[in-house]
Amino acid sequence: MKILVLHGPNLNMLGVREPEVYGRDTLEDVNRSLEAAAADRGVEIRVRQSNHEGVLVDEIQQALEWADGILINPGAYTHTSIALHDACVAVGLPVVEVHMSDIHAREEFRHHSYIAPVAVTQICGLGLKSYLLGLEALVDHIGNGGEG
Ligand code: CA2
Repeated sequence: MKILVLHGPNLNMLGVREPEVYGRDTLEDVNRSLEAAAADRGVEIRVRQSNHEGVLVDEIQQALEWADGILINPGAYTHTSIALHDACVAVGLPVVEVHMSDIHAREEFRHHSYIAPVAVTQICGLGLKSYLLGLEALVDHIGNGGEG
């Protein structure tokens, strides 16, 4: 099983600023933990981060060539991007949306997600654990042939 892990804008800053919101784990910490969790399950992951919406769209489209699913933290594009929504629909791969912070307990403009309606599930507010639970949910979903 192969999974694309996609990090959106500013997530390269994790652990560097705003630790009270996003915790102290760096993006490298997140990626290392995901690599270990994926290896435990015999899953191959490819990790990408971009600050550019079009690059994220390209990554989602290219995933159709090789991936079985997408684990995505779309960052602020969660709340703005019809393009990312459309890309997810276009490829038809299972998508799990994750967030470090609890977007529903923050500013009103973070409450809406354009990705959630096209995602298997959304996991937020658990920091690094959001990613790990998201990976588990995605792997189980794919392993169950798209059920659950
Ligand atoms: O909680 C999340 O994972 C978010 O996707 C993070 C995005 C935010 O726009 C979403 O509403 C929720 C922002 C990522 C910015 O990350 C930073 C990390 C450290 C310092 C500054 C920004």
